[in-house]
Amino acid sequence: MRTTDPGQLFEAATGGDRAALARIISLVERGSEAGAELSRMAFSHSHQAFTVGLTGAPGAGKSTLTNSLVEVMRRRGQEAAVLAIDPSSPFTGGAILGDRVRMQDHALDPGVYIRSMATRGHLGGLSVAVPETSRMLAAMGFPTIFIETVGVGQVEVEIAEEADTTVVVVNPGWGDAVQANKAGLMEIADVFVINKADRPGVRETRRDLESMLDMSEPGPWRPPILETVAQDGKGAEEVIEAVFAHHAFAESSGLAARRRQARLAKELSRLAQAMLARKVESLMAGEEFSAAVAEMNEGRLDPRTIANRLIGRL
Ligand SMILES: Nc1nc2c(ncn2[C@@H]2O[C@H](COP(=O)(O)OP(=O)(O)OP(=O)(O)O)[C@@H](O)[C@H]2O)c(=O)[nH]1
Ligand SMILES: [Mg+2]
Repeated sequence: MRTTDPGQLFEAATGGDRAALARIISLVERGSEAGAELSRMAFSHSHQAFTVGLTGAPGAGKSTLTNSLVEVMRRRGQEAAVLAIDPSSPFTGGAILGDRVRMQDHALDPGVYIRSMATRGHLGGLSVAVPETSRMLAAMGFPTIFIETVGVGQVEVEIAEEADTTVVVVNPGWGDAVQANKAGLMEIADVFVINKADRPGVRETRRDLESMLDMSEPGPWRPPILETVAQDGKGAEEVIEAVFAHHAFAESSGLAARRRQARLAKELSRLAQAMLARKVESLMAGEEFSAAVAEMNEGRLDPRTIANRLIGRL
């Protein structure tokens, strides 16, 4: 399918054409006009997907774990999509051979869609591109979407936080849980996973996590702490169980609905701010702007008066 017509692309992708879906996501990712139109189409679809954020320090095993979670989903006859936000992720094909071989298994599986994401000039950046892409995958019928982000940096942490259920991945060893806490991952976790449980220090890490949970405000949901050896798929079943248990809790307690609403509000605010910033930039490139600067320079008008006048015109 070589068309660039958004309507035709959308139709092809909903019919199962993966090349069309890949094109669509590239358009959305780039924030192009066609991408915006496609996002509107996806929004008007009523399909909703369950989004699972996975975050943690670089190299914690997020991709390997996601890989084994997808395997569990497939064994259960469920379809799943993966969005890997980290550019260094094995999903991009740039890394470890073992992961690539494993992902090739999934690559032949029509029930799995894996995509790495980077945003090049998208209006509002990742924080708008990710929800738009998630909705696209939901519109294509994927009931569950795993979103992997490195738990470093505010935007990445926010993206993980805005999933329906957030899994924080830590490793055994002294201080790892404390590091996660410092990175702001403690508050956003719905489920903790101690991955690389084949290594020493699991008990200490669990104790650290437990004591940090004890110190935090007790809520109706206490995040469970699970152990995995992601490479061997060990513990992956239990992680899926915990993730869906949290999902059920969130749906029945009203938490899911509250999160969805907060997420939409944030997305709208970011998008509006980005649009406004873009307009201001184009104003600043205009003649009127340079004339205004000249007026300020001569002391005839102050910046506030001029800014008000310019903004008023937007
Ligand atoms: N020993 C051991 N190694 C593991 C386990 N899970 C993953 N690894 C290894 O840890 C390394 C990093 O795994 P990734 O899955 O790429 O980690 P990641 O968190 O996705 O990394 P980034 O996306 O780069 O932040 C790889 O060499 C994996 O093979 C595990 O349970 N035990
Ligand atoms: Mg990764």
